[in-house]
Amino acid sequence: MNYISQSFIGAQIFRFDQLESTNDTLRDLVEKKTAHHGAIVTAKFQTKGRGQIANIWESDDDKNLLLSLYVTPPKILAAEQVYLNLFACLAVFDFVNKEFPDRTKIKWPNDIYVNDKKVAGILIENNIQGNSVKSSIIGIGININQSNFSVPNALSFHQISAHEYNLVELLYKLVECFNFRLEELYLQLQNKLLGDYLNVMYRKGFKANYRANGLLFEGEIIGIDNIGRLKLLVDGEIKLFSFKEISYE
Ligand code: BT5
Repeated sequence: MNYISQSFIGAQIFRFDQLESTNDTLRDLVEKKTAHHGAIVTAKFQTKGRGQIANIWESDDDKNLLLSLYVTPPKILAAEQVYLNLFACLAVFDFVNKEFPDRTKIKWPNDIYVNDKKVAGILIENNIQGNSVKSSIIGIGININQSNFSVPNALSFHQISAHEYNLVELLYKLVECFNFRLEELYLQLQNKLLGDYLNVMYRKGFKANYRANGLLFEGEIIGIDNIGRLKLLVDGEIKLFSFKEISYE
């Protein structure tokens, strides 16, 4: 028998009208020992919503899902932290794909695309101690009811379907998707997570244009390696790229 006791994501939900960034507020609550594994911080508006490095996350007030969740996964080595990325991407993918089946993809490393545009972004901040991941704060922005963006590549559920969505209902559906994938993470179904990710990877298996070191070239995505680098076939040779080393053209 394989019994795993775990507390579920969503056991604590802290709601805010406004804050700087849900990732930062969640970190404060964790430091104060108020938030525990599975806690969620969600907000209607962020004054300093962010993406990777210095990127800004755009979101009008009370239009979209903006949240962070705190997980303390067992037995994840620092060298295997890519699985947290796969876990988070697949949970958000499952959620978006239920609404828009067959046209939802994961754009490496952690964007969710529908119809070639970005519907959701994920910002993962791991706390690594020694050689293992002690905890992770996973920030998620999903465009839901917003009808105009200043970012040209952004797309919302509303822009796709013309529906107005109930954000509270959607939050609970997203939490269900996270709990489903959390079980796979806890059971260490790493090949399953990797296989599912590869199956839905944006632009995988066909030739397209990319840019690296200022050079434009044609390549074909064939997967990711065991630390999450993008694997591209370029002129018959496999090349590996880290985030920020390559852009999609
Ligand atoms: C991401 O970064 O895509 C991660 C975004 C995570 C946002 C959530 S919201 C809740 C939590 N709290 C935070 O403070 N952050 C997280 P990155 O891959 O760096 O992409 C950022 C880029 O996406 C920006 O530079 C813009 O080009 C574009 N962008 C900004 N807002 C967008 C939006 N609403 N939809 C689509 N693209 C957007």
